[in-house]
Amino acid sequence: MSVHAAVDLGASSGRVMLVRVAGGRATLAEAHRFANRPVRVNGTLHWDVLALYQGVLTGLRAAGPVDSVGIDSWAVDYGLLDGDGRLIGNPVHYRDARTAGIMEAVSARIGAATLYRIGGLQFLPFNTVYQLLAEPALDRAHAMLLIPDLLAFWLTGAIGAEATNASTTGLYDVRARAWSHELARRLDLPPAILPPLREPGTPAGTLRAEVAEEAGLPGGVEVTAVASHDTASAVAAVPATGDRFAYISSGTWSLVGLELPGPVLTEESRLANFTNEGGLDGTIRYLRNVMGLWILQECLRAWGEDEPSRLPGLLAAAGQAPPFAALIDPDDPAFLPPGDMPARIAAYCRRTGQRPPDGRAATVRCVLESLALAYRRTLRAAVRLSGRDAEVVHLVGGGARNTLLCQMTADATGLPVIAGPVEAAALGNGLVQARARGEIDDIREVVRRGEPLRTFHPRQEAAWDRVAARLPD
Ligand code: LFR
Repeated sequence: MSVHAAVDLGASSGRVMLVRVAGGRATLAEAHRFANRPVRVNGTLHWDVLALYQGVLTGLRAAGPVDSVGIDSWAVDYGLLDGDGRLIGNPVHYRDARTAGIMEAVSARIGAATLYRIGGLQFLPFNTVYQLLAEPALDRAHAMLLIPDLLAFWLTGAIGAEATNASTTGLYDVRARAWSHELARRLDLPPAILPPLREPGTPAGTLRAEVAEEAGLPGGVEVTAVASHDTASAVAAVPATGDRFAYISSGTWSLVGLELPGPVLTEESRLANFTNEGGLDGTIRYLRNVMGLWILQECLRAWGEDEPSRLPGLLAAAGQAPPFAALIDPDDPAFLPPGDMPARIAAYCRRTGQRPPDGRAATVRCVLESLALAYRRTLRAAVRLSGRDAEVVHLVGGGARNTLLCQMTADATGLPVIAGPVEAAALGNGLVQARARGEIDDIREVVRRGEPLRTFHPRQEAAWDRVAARLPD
């Protein structure tokens, strides 16, 4: 039997989960959950990284004795350390506007095809490389640490860059599975700030004595490098058998794609803007970022309905609203920054000659149907571009709770949808730790054995086919 603390940081909350493993089964319990509230200061949107660190310490204290600790979070964002290991400035939120225009400038300078050949990364304006180019303090920086690596540094004093998250930076060579120092040099970024890479499942250090004391733990507890990109941890915990499956990691973002043995770096793949991010055990997460439940979350915030208890009522009403009354492209850049999402949805509809959704239930329906249609487009493109077929869709993460979205996904994709686990990232995090200690062999088998899953079968496929045929590919 072993017990692991899985620190899982999401865009709106962080949690420390206890993952207990015994007899090839895992159970999950929440030790501590805390808000993650971005702060706008002087016009720049920041993460409150010290509050996150405090949340981690409080969570470890609440967790009690553990065999190891692992940390995962969203990707791309980082802190810079000076020569004395001090944080330079406060990490900036990827939804901040500071990178406006940089991606286009870099593509013009280096060539989008060259960038894709090296990194295989989806072109998103917030990729780390573009943020670094907007960074005022780079000349003082000795190390660039992605958020989980920064927290691990504060816990252990050891510096490193976990590989799955490094693969989201745009400075990582996806075939060589190493930093691309050459690309950094060509962009006048100092290669020395890129720390040594570490693979998931290897040690990231041990808790410093004073940290252990603060967290109420014995000194010397290991921090294990897990698949520290939350999406990589979530995909590791997809309860699939075989390789003919697709996944949707559905939370603030929806990450829609396939697990492959190697990257797809073709011109078609670049033009379709698919990413080749690193997964556990050298796999490739071939996927696209779809804007996800963020749009719904921002609607709820605008309406003052962001209490979790309000959602079931709204979803029930959305289930009764007329189908396909209005549709948006969730990936429209207008939906990326925080703001008045209902107004942006209405503006999008007017711009595209549609009548804006009439009221909250209709708006929710519009968002969910549009997401399900985006899932369909993305999955079909992933299959076409990779040559790998999918017979089933695993929908994991918070979206797996949303019955309406799960059913719409089955209807839109024409494939059975297996929903769960909801806490896939935390589970993948904890189970990588358990595997590193020799407690288990096959992570997915452990998830299949332990987690309640729901299956949704496609219905009304013809109606969805008709709507999809009207939309661009
Ligand atoms: C999901 C996620 C996505 C990444 C986005 C921004 O939480 O990690 O994979 O593209 O957040 O970092």
